[in-house]
Amino acid sequence: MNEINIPDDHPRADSLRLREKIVRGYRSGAVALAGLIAYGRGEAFDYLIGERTTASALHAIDVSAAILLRAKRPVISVNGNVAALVPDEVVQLSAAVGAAIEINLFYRSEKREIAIEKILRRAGATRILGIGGNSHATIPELHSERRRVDPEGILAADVVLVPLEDGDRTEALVKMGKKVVAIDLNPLSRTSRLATVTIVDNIVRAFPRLIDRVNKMKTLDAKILDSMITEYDNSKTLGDSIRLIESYLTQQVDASLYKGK
Ligand code: PTJ
Repeated sequence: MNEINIPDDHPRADSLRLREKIVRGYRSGAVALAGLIAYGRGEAFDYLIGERTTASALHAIDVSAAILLRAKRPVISVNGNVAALVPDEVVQLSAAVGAAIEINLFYRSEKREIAIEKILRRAGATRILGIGGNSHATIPELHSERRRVDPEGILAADVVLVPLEDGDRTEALVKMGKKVVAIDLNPLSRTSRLATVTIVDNIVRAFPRLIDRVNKMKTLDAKILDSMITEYDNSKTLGDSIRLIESYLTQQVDASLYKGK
């Protein structure tokens, strides 16, 4: 099936392997065609942050871990790209914080639901919400297919983790009084600006770190977790992310490669 061999010594081997994962996800029916475009946009922003987890993202990850640990009914929302890139991590995080896993798609089709369910089950998920007729509740004021949610999952959740998302649903969920934790490489996106906490990082780096922080912070006093949450200012963190892009780009211009040109 057109699998390509990526040599280990290729300077962009890791990046090419991730691309292959998304392409394979598309071929398996899990990833939407538009998911490939969304992934490309993410790659571009990843370049701008230096393809690393920045200090401001690390802070947002800690606050997200606190929110997830303090949640009563957390839900991880899974779309095609998330299933293709981090299925094992979705299952691990779900176990670590007792979160439900719900499939929620912009380009919803039964075929895609089945393909994503298969990937998640292979990764060890035993209970998956949002499949078939189960998504019969709706998010008010939302007109896309994303409005269809599981009454046992996103509808009843107090915290929703939305890795890689489009902004409308985040806005609607926040209006419903839910806390939204977003992971989005684009600090300028509507999702980033409207979420309670935005982790500006690639989901392939953010998920393992989030799982690690949740496991380490589990023993912290609830009061400490609560003060981390109340002291957090998402607009400040996003501003920091944008300034980090600015200083990273300045460093690149100052590097010898571009000097005098
Ligand atoms: O599977 P579906 O049907 O629910 O559709 C999913 C897509 C991704 C197609 C849909 O949600 C969509 O069109 O999303 P957008 O509006 O393109 O937004 C995707 C956002 O995720 C953009 O801001 C990208 O920069 C960002 N992004 C892309 N890849 C990654 C990412 N953020 C973190 N990690 C990534 N790997």
